[in-house]
Amino acid sequence: MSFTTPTPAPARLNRSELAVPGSRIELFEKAAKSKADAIFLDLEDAVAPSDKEQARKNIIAAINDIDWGHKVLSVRINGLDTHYMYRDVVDVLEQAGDRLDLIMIPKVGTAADVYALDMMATQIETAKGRKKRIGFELIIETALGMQNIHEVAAASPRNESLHFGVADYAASTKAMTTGIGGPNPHYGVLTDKDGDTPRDYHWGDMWHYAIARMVVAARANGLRPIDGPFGDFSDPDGYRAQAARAMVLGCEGKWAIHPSQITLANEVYSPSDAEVTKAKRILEAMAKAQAEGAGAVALDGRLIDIASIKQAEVMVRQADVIAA
Ligand code: 1VU
Ligand code: GLV
Ligand code: MG
Repeated sequence: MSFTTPTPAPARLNRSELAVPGSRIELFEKAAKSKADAIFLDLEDAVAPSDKEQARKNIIAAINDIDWGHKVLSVRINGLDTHYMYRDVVDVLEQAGDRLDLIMIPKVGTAADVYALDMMATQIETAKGRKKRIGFELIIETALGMQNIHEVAAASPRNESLHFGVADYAASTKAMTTGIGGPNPHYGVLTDKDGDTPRDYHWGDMWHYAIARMVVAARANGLRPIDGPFGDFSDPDGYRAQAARAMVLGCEGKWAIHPSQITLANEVYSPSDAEVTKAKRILEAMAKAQAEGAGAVALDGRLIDIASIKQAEVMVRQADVIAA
């Protein structure tokens, strides 16, 4: 191991994160009663400019009045390039109670963006005597944010998670697609023109690099990497496949832009009984091996070694957190 050890963000279950527009108050109670692990009440892109002020008031009242149970509760503020942002931060942090856990910052581009928000939050918390420190969720959804992702991830001790905002990222990078998440038929590989073998066309995952890069930046700084929206809420199979790809790369959860996506995310991001049993068998086998002075042994005809302990612990720990 390096002598540098990342400090882990506070542990929170973040398998599913439901997006709820701040202008649609009729959705708030439904969201609070849902099975989502986390909720963000949105002031940004799901709210029309004419509704921004009222949405802010709705959200503050909802944070204070609704029983959100054990859910992680967040507010997505407007971007630093808008004149809405300062009032979002001031009003929400001054008027919403300690039930609020996080602020979600969209379109983060540089470490200085996070620094500025940290400064504002610190001043308001001190002035108002807020007891609970607000954490930050950062959406990586621009080319600038992706370029600076490592500095952004390290920019504040308030940082808890990085989120991949695929819709704005596609727009910012000028990707030729109009879907929100998932594959695109033009991103494929045609097998070689090789003798008599019929040619096959395989769709690839155009988001692989972005998600993998985000996972590295998040994990290197002790943060949770979270996959963002999948717009086609009538396609549960597509959602499941996208969620599973991100999960395998190291993400800890995915947004739900519709209630039907909550169960899908919770399922994908909960290790199965068979996976947990296997992980526990690895831990038992390695405990026995180490007691006998061995570092690497065989289990079911496959190599396991000290790295396998760490892999298995990730799975068992996640299962324990879900069961708690
Ligand atoms: O069965 P009921 O009538 O009681 O309830 C409906 C509906 O009210 C409810 N519902 C929700 N509840 C809580 N949170 C939600 N976000 C939510 N959405 C819907 O579920 C029941 C079924 O709803 P539906 O199928 O009739 O859906 P609607 O036509 O009402 O709404 C669909 C959209 C997609 C518009 C809605 O789900 C929504 O606004 N989702 C969130 C959008 C959002 O926040 N976007 C920003 C994040 S994504 C991003 O930034 C980049 C793309
Ligand atoms: C989320 O905000 C996105 O742009 O995908
Ligand atoms: Mg966005």
